[in-house]
Amino acid sequence: MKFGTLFSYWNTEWNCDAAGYARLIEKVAAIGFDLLEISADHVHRMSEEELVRLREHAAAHRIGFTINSGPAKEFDLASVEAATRQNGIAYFETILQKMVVLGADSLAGAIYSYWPADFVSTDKEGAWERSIAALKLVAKTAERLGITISLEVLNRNETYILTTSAEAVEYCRRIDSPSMKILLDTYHMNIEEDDLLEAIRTAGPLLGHFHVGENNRKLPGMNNSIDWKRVAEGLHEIGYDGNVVMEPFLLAGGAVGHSIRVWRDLSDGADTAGMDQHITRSLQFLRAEFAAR
Ligand SMILES: [Mn+2]
Repeated sequence: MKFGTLFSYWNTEWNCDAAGYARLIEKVAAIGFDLLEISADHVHRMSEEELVRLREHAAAHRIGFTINSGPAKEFDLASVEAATRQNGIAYFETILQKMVVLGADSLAGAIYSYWPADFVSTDKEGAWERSIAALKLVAKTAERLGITISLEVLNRNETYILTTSAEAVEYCRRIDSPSMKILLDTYHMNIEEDDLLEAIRTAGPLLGHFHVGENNRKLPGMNNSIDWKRVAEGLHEIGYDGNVVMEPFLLAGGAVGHSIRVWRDLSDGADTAGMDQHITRSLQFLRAEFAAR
């Protein structure tokens, strides 16, 4: 398994430019990570030169990239508007092509619609039909470029489309592409699934990416609200050797705090050095918990 973190851990704004990512590559390498998960929207906006420079900088620090997407509503592949779906398909095709330049082969997130859902429409059957047809097209490009797309199973407050592992398996079966997999996230699973091990077992070989966080999105090991031993057992049982990426959100405020609904400090008042200590300890915890036995 390879271990990573989402880029936004140290900040309360989503914005991050190429220079910001270059500094984060150095930081996560020094902490001992294998991966940095970065924003698909930022990849979409970066120039070819910036992507090549980041690729070289990451390689020099032995850091790989995974790409995280919570698409804006204008790119909604489940939209009733054909023009919006078309816009979304073009958006993801550009991201996939830019990922090749960046040297990244894993795109993950709520690619099937937009995030977070505003629940203005909750026509689940229609959303499945429209987004599956759109994703069949995106999957062809992903197959050609050797990229895996992992569809994120979220909780009921963030989507109505995919909220359990079993639903995601059926959804993937209907897309029927070797490039299309599932992203499970312990934070969402903890809300929706009856049993974490059973949910991982259900995804089985379709598990393409794995997000980890405690019940309130604290770092793994910070409160052990998640049964990490049972999660590790599930991952070992299905022979998972893919990416394990933390999505920790400890800081209130800013656009990140608002999107994630962090209304109080969860960092114990940590400064930057304290935040580094928290995540270093969590990485050690995860490597130990998920080690082969
Ligand atoms: Mn997640």
